[in-house]
Amino acid sequence: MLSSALLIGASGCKPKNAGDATGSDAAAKVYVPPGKYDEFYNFVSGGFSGQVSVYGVPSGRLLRVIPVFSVDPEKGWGYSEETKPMLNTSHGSVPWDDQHHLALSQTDGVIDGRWIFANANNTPRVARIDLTTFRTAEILEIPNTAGNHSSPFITENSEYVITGTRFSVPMDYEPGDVPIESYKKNFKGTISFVSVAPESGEMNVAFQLLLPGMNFDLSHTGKGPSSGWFFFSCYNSELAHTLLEVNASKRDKDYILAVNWKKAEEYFKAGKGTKRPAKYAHNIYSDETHTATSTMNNEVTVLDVKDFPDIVYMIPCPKSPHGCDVDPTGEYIVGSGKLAALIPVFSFSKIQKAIADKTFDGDYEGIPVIKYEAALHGEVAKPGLGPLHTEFDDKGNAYTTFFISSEVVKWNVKNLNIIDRIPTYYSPGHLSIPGGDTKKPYGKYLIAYNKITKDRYLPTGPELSQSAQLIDISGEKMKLLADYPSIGEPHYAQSLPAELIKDKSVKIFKLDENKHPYVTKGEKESKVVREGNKVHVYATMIRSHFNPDNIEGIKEGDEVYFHVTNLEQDWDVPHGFAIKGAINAELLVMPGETSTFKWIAPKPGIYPFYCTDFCSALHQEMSGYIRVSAKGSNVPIAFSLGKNSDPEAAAEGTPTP
Ligand code: K7E
Ligand code: CUA
Repeated sequence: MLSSALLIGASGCKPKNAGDATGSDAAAKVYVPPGKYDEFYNFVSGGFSGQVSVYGVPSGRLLRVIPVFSVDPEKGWGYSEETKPMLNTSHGSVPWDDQHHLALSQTDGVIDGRWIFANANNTPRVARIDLTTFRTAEILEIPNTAGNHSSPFITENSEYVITGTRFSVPMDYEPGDVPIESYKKNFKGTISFVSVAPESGEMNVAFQLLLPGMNFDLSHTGKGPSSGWFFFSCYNSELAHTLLEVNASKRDKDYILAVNWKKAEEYFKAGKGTKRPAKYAHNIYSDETHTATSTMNNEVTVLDVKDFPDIVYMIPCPKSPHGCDVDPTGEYIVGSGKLAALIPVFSFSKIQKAIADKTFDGDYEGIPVIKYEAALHGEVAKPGLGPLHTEFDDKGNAYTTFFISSEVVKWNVKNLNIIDRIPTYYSPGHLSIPGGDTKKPYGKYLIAYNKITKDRYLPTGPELSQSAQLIDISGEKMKLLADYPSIGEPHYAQSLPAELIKDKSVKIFKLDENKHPYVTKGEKESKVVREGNKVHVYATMIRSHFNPDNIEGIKEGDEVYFHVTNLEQDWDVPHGFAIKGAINAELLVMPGETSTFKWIAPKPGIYPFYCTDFCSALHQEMSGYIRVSAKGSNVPIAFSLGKNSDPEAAAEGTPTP
């Protein structure tokens, strides 16, 4: 039980120095004066919040929370009829997930600013967020997977987003009702290659590799000399199915799996894979119709690595590796064993030589195991306790987080000497350097994502916010600049220079290009149409009224669809829509966009509705009334704006027939 004692000991192992000796120099480095922009966009995973947040760096200012896998009542995500299909899965609508890793799209190994990909760890999915709209454009479910943790990691030209299963499970096309004790026989691991269309970015599961039932943890693409390869950390090579904290920590070494994905792709393209039945949802949001569609796929191509012996190789890696990171040159692969007292660094050229010379140490479940020494470039000795993740700067240095000893350690990738260490507060998971896992790191800042913040912020009850710590890495010594709280549980983050995308941001959706089937392009076109017990309200919003704002003739039990179009063509003028008592969230409708609010008309009465976003001086006036009558009533459908505005006439009201 030594291992778990070590792991829980995390917060007990506090760095000595209080970490507040930052000084005015640090303040100046993070100060972004009012009206000025940050240097980097920093995209941060939300963990159990299921969303992605966007911060400015170096200020640490929160710029936006992007709804991805979890419903978001603030933005109507998952509540409007148009966005509901985005959360569809083979299990039905899933309103939440656990979002760990992010991958910015790349061209030639460099961040290109088109999309950012996000994984869902619980119900296996990958999302693509469009960086012109900062919205989730697509969500693809991954079949034959459980716990999509080793995901999404991207190839150098965004050919594939790669995902690996955390839990090995029986394949979807085989019987699942098997004894858990039959793990070794029936449980399998998979790695999936999700293709990304070059122009549209549309994702598809191209093929999957079928592997022994290990747990895949993290991965990274090869680059430069290691182009065409992918590296995964694996734990539980013991193939345990119970008390993993003990049973999956027995062996001295687990593995890094080296995958020749170009070879695998060749086999796939030559039609060598087996088509297997599967069921997985593919959800796409259209900026033209402002509507998502969900399609259920029913087949996936699987390549069993047993039949293709030259695709995968195992490299022994000490003690339950977590991070698996490739340096900017593509020659060095760093494995971080959670329980290891050293950091092994592998050399790609040595791995290639070992494969050519067959310097193997037997096999693991049929996969050749390369001799540890034959693959090893060297070990970083006594680096700290509990290494988790490593990223790189532009000067040949690596930075590793240590969960147990609460620090970031800087070391030289070539000579493996430790250069500097800095305490973090406390127990960092990932760290992130802008471009730090690509060919081109912007080696100026490092952000550590800390799991525990005891005593760092004002107490807020039993749960404390997790924390980001900004560290200056421009000099030889690291320097702590700032702490700021984060949303959910950030695992990983990626950043890009603001210059790359800031001028491409969409400001409005063009109204004349709106292809929503229920769009209302001008106030004159507003109408209310009854079709049996369904009522469609074609409504518009513009500062500061709805058209119509008086609606009558709705009957209890009617299915009412409010299709509201925001007629504004001006940046930053959304309008909201909410109805008293509605069991729905508000809608927040962007300029030029149409959204639909579904409402089952409740008991007879008057129901006010209003705009929720303070859009003008007369925002409070932006409101209306809906009259609901009894089921058998003969009140006709009526709708208006500004009718009977004369108070005296209005007092009489429209007579009820
Ligand atoms: Cu938290 Cu990448 Cu899911 Cu490490 S992972 S910390
Ligand atoms: Cu529209 Cu407030």
